[in-house]
Parts: sequence; C-alpha cells; structure tokens
Amino acid sequence: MTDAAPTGTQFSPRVFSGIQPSGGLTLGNYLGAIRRFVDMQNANQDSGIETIYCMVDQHAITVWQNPADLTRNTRELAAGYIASGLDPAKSILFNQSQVAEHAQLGWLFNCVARMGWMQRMTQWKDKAGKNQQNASLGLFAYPALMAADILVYHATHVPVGEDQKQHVELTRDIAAKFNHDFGVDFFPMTEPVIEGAATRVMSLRDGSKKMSKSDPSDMSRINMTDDAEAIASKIRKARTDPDALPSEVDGLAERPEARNLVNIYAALSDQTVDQVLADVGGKQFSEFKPMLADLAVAKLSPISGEMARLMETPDEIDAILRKGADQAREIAAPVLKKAYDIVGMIR
Ligand code: AQP
Repeated sequence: MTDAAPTGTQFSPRVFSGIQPSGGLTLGNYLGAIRRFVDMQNANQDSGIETIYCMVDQHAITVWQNPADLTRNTRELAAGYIASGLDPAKSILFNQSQVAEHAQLGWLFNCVARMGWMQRMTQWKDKAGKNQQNASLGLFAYPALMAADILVYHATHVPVGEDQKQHVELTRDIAAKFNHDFGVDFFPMTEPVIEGAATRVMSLRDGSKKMSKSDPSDMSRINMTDDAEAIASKIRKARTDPDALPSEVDGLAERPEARNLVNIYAALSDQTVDQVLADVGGKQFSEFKPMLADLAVAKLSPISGEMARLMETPDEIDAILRKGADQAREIAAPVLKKAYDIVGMIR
C-alpha cells in the first residue's frame, strides 16, 4: 500500500468501504466491490491493517426505502458480505446508522464542502435527473456523508467500483479543505482502489448503463440471490450483437454488450480479457452465453446458498453487526472528538 498522508503526517494504512442496502446485491456490487473487500481483508491479515466494511443504510434512505425492505436488505447485504468471504473475526462489519459518529462528522463536512462541488457530482445528476427540486437534501449531501464514513476512521484506502471514483476524489477535496482551513494535518488523502476486469459491470439490457440494484428491469442485472435458472435465463436473453466474438481486445471497441459479457467472464474466471478472447475468439454468442452461464452459476451458487442459510438466523446477523458497531465506534469516537476540538467545539 502507498503512503496516503498529505504532507508530513504518517497515517497508518486502514481500509474502509461500504455498500447501500438499497436493494438486493448485484453481480456488479460483487465483482466491483465485495471481491476486492475480501482480497484486501486476506492480503492485510498478517500486517495488522484493519479492514472496515459497512452497510451504508443512511445513504440508502436518500431515496425512498420501504422500512421492512431496508431491514431485510441490510441483513441480506451482511449475509452477502459473510458468504463472499468477509469474516467478522478479521474485518469489522456493521451498519452505518449504529455508529452515530458518521453523521456527526458528516455535519462538519456539510459545512466544509461547497455547493458547487456537490452540483458537479455525476451520481447526483444521474439520480436526481431532471427533477432536482424534488430530490432529497440527503441525496445532494450524500458525498459529504461518504467522506465522513471514510475519514472518521482515517481510512487511507477505499476499494470501490469505477462509479465511486469521483466521490473518493471529493473526499480528498474535503479532507484538504478541512486541513487547510484549520491549519492542521489531521485527515489523510484517501486513495481509491479500483482494480480487476470488472470495475464497471454494465446492464445486461443496455451496455451503456451500469448494472444497478435499483434498475426497474430485473433482467438488467444478476442478483446474488438468483437461482441457476434465473442466471442462465438472464444471460441467454442478454442483449448482444450478431457478430462472433473477436480474438483480440481491439475487436470489442464499439461493442459494449459483448465487452461487458467478456469482462464478466474474465472476472469470474480470474483471467485477463486477453486470455479469455484467446480462448473464445471466433465463437458465436449462442456458444459463449452457455459457457458464461455455467461459470456464473458455479461461482455464485455457493454464495447464494450460504446467504440463504445465514438469513435463516437474522438474530445472529444482528449480533455480528452490533459487535462490529462497537469495534467501529472505538476507532471513530476519538477521531470525531479531535475534529470537534479542532473546530473549537466545547466537549
Ligand atoms: N455495476 C457495477 N460495476 C462495478 N461496481 C459496482 N458497484 C455498484 N455497481 C457496480 C460498486 O459497488 C459498491 C457499492 O455501491 P452502492 O450500493 O453503494 O452504490 P451504487 O454504486 O449506486 O450501486 P447500485 O447497485 O447502482 O445501487 P443503487 O441502484 O441503489 O444506486 C461501490 O463500490 C460501487 O462502485
């Protein structure tokens, strides 16, 4: 890991990331984020670097969530984390609303971040769409809370998919402005960690849109809870073009749907896109899609099976999250206290 300190201060490496329980987990969340979370947990075990992974329920409610669905989705997300290989004995796992320090530091950052910065956020523009006047204030302020999620742990590294890069850059801007305004070297310059063949998994129905939990079309995504039949059917019906697969990467230019399916195959089989194309170049989609479906079922079924098993004992999931929240608070509380001191608030 690189040293992420802004100037003279040494910040110990620490990893933080989160996912919104705003729907069921998708293959995009898994390949773009969770697999990286697990890699970083396992790679950093021996070095004592903490890995902290959150279910960001306060972000989820920036758009309407049915309360019962939010509860279920939060537990299911926790089950997805654990079933994918996150181990509560190795990583801190909790839901955001149990650690009030996130929202408390988030308020300080609302007063540091500038309106113009927030207005430039692509996700705000995409999610608020043409109806910005009717979007929640929380949706607009979301990136400042995300900065607080990260910086309340002085996290130096954040594994995310490509779509979150801009928010991590904004986190650095907020940290730099706080440090500059108060003449301190208190918050680190956090690095996004964006790696792998599938940092941006696209919709199965439209290769120009990212695969998303909140896409109205269930056929656009593979859910981590889909059974083998659903996975095979979604891949079979995935939009493609009529040409055979190329043997080289250049042949995927201007073919977003083909590129997406090849990227997914590469990520699931732990190969590079070049290696996959060397193997499948020249094949028609009628041959490639069943190969991809078999691979996806083989990789995802054990995870969905384990998620279902864990969901049978929701109390155990809740207990894991409560314990994780206690551990998280131990790190976050002194950082918040120091931030309040810097700002001049009496404690
Ligand atoms: N399609 C994707 N490809 C690669 N990575 C992805 N991520 C999400 N979709 C893809 C990564 O998953 C992490 C958690 O994302 P999130 O749930 O906090 O928010 P999101 O990016 O807005 O994800 P969704 O699925 O699109 O949720 P909704 O529909 O509620 O907005 C992040 O690291 C993200 O990059």
